[in-house]
Amino acid sequence: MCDCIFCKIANHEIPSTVVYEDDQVIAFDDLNPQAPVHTLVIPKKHYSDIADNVPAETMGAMAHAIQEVAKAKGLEDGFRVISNKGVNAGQTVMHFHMHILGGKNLGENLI
Ligand code: DGP
Repeated sequence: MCDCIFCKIANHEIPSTVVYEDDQVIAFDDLNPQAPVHTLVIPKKHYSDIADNVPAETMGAMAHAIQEVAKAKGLEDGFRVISNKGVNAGQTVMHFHMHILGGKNLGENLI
């Protein structure tokens, strides 16, 4: 049995605010939002991070989900996509995810 929190969200074993879902990916609002809109997109299958041999098809599904989240959240003025990989990037949940941040002017600085 998988002990990964994001696997449990993907399987609807623990609740989340789902923004978009299809057979490959699910997008849900971050528990600790860093912007007015802060949604995470994850593959339903477990990969530890973006460098964990994620198939191109899965990356395409992630890109499609990002576009659907942007539409659902009304982010026509822009948004930022970030994926943290490993300790130097501050990754805390070891299931590949992309952050979608928006809903305000985020400025130029990434950190
Ligand atoms: P990262 O630092 O890139 O690994 O970001 C992990 C994000 O996951 C962080 O912004 C908080 C979020 N998060 C952690 N646990 C949960 C959870 O149980 N539910 C939701 N919705 N988000 C979570």
